[in-house]
Amino acid sequence: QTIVRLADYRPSDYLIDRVDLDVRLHPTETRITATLGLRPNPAGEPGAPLVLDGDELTLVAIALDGQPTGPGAIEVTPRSLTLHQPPQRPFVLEIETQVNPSTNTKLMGLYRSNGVYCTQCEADGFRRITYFLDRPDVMAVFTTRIEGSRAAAPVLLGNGNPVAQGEAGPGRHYAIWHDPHPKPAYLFALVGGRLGRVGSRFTTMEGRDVEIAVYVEPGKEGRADFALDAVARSMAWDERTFGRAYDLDVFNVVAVSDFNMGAMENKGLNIFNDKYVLASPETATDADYANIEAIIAHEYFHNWSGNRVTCRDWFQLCLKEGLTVFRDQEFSSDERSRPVHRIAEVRTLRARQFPEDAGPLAHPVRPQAYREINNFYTATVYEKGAEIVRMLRTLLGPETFRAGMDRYFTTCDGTAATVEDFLAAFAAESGRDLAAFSRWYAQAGTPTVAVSGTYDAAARTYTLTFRQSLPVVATEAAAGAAPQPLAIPIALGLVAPGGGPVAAASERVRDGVFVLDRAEDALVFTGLDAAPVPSLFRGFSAPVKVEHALTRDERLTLLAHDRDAFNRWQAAQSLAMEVLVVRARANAPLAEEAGTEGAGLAAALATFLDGEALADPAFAALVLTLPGEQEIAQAIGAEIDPDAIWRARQTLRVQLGRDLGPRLLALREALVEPEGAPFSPDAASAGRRALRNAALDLVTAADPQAGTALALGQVENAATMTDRLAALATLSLVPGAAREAALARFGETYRGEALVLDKWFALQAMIPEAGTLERVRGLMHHAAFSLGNPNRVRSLIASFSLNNPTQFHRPDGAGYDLTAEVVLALDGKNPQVAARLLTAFNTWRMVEGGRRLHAEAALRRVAQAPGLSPDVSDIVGRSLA
Ligand code: B3K
Ligand code: ZN
Repeated sequence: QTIVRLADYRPSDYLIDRVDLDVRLHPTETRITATLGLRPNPAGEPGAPLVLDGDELTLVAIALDGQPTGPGAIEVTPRSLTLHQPPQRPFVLEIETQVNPSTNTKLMGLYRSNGVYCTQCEADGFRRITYFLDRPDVMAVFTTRIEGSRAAAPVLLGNGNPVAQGEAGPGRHYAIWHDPHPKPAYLFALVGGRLGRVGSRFTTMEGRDVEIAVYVEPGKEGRADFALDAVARSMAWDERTFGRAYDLDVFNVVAVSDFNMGAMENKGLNIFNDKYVLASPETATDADYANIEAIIAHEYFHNWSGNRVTCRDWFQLCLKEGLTVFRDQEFSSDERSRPVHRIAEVRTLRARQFPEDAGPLAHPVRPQAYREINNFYTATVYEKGAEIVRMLRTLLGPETFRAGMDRYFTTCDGTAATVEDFLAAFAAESGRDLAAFSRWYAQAGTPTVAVSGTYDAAARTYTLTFRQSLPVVATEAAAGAAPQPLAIPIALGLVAPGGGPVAAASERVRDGVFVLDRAEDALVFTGLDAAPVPSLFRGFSAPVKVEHALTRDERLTLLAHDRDAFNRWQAAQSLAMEVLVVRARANAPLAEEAGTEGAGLAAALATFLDGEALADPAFAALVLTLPGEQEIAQAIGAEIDPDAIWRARQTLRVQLGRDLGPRLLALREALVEPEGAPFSPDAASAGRRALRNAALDLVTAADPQAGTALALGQVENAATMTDRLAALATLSLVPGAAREAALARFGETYRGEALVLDKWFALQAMIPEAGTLERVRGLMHHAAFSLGNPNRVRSLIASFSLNNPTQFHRPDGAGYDLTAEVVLALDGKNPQVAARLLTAFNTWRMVEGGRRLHAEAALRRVAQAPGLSPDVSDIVGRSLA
């Protein structure tokens, strides 16, 4: 397997300006004729052979400028087609290939999902349709003629605008689509199938009348309205917030049930995992609604950040992904609640990206080398990439940031750009030197910022000292060079000990932001009559770990009084984390209370709930939610015992449930939706449901019997899937006949609803009990389960391996074995999903010795299996390195 390096980038020797595709759909023998308008690239090497990429293609015919190619002129291997002496002037290659969409289990290229023909081309799937220069810096204008059976594929969709359609012989028809915007092949898409449609119109700020449509499985049209509305809201938001308008006459979204990831931003034809389109109150939770809205927005926003401006090469992936995640986060924050959304973002970052950055798969946001690019669609590229863009806005301020974005879009429109191009736009707009900042893209690992504060009563000054330290991370490209200081924006403020802001100044704090851009620095505030409580990294202004020895009272002050909601939540999290880490480290037994610290936390939360739980239930639910097991493991750092972590967390849950019980029950009553109230998925309604269910969960932890009765009632009578599933999740943690009966009933009720059964699979796979392994093995034989469907694998297997730490890390190694077994069984079918599952082993070096040996043995078994895909072999190789 060869390594691709950023340092080796060279422009393509040839360019393709025009692509005419003629695709004749057939279940097993689809024929594709590609007519490519090529020319030598002035920036390439004159006279070089033309090497087109290919993958699992059958070559039927080839012609050069209308003539058959002579003997020896071309050479075909399984992965390439080479034309040895291409003309050194514009020329036309006509290539006919044949593919089998029905046996395409990798779900890359052209495949069938429930009988629907669809495509996935990013990162390198177009080469599975025809031979091509399959790299993002080769951009062409595509015209696609799609022909298929009228009965099996009444709907035929392509990129761009529809230009013609008609009969194509007995029982067949065709449609022609033309996309005027030059694009790389990874943005190509087509769809053919029997699909239901919902549609609406949107008039852009430029006056363009756009037809929007969402296509779903026939009969599910009623579940597509929310997604349809989210498209229109996304269009309006991007105009309002970034001045970006849509640029075609149609925008289509198609939902399919077999999809390797969430969705794909193909130009004018987004293809979605149906999990992120279909929603009804009876089948989707509030979290589903929020995800649908966010992913619809994300893919739509790619139209500018990704499609109009694309990536020069795959090392620049964060250029589109980090930026687009930032944009969808901002959209959700504007449409919902900004602080609540920020907390959710940080929770995912800490649970997913921080561990990735601390483990064997760590890589810079812009990697310098890869073996398999599909393994780099990571939390680091996406989520840390988004944090970098957010920091840039914090550094420059919103106006300059917006001006920089405008400059970037204008100067790079229609090009395949780099991170340097992006930063140059902001440097030009702000006049700032972004060199130290740009290291965020190059250096892997989560930085730590250690802070200490001292008050000098005589001088009436308060001094904050900051020291940044960066982990040395050895990556594929570099053997762990000494990291250089980063520019870290620290949003901060001072709070008076009794609450209220402190009017103290430091000229180095501008608009509430101090920039730490050397290894160590100090900040002096003058004119203070008492020691303040510092509120640092407000809104989580940088993706770092903060070491800051605040006292318990200082944290309580912040929880009660800080004007930054994120830091109020953070104060509660830190208080809890201290208790949890101490207990887990001490391997403390399961208990009914977590000492005086536990009681102190409960008392503080009681005050908090009394004061304002009803004013912002969504926020209150987050304050009540303890740090997750993965996050606690990161805080401990080494020799992890997942059982000790679970016991620590459970003990604190029991104590909170007991100490807050009456309050939580009262809140549940106060938040009941009035009988017959219409359902709304909006953030306020969802917040009320979240707090009710968080209360149920804690009450049940403390009093399983009373909780079970409540939860059973809720499972039976719930008006929404959110409430039904939350109650079932609570029940799933209480072993016994009531749980088993409720699970069985739920499975029976929803046996025809694959997406609902996925929730049921996931919930059972996450039960933190020794019996779960056998339960999961049993469910793998359930009629609705299939290794061939990525959603099923993610629900049942990935939930177990990635979201059930005590059982994945069973001391006997059986959790590792199950995961390794499924990875190997899956690898032959769908390497991308197999490789993703294998990343569950990411933290294996951090667990205690006995488990570590089992984990390593399982990884070695995977490594030694014959015929591994490049995807899995890359992950296993790096995990063991
Ligand atoms: N760009 C796609 C991801 C493609 C993954 C390829 N293995 C979805 C997105 O980020 O919007
Ligand atoms: Zn994306």
